[in-house]
Amino acid sequence: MKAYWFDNLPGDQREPHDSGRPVDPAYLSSLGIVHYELPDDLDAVNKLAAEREYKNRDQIEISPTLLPGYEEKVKNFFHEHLHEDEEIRYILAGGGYFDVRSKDDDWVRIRLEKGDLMIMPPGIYHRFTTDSNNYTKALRLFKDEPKWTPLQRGEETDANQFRKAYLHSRDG
Ligand code: KMT
Ligand code: NI
Repeated sequence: MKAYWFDNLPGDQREPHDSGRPVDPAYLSSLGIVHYELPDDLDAVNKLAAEREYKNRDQIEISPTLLPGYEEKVKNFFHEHLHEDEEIRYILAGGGYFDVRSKDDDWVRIRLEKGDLMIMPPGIYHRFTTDSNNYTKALRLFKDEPKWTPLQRGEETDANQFRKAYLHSRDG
């Protein structure tokens, strides 16, 4: 895992867009982001899932050949949104980028690779993209039913109770 400020320059979303300014782990945790580097076998993942009561999971393989409608889906993953649940992702192979909004509403880019497990809190604005290798294999974990309805950012999500609760816990 590596986190840095997104450069906001034009160009393909799958390029690194690294401004050269790192973001430290303490700042990520102040945004409510939890990250673990877990070994190759799934034992550690299963243990964490049991502790945090993630009862369901599925696996997604994102690549031009394996995911029908790849280009369109990758564009959709990159639309800024929030969820009313945690978003929990464990990277099994390949890599990708999650961008999350900072306290000042800038983008922090988080590069994830094999073995990275990241938990984003409900209500955080974020987006995802594959990298220029166009390959991400990930485990998606869920507390209950697989439910990952993205709510696109707008006036309605700004007023969403999960958004408000998130800001309250982030900013006190
Ligand atoms: C999301 O919510 O954008 C995704 O689940 C992307 C695929 S998981 C690496
Ligand atoms: Ni999401």
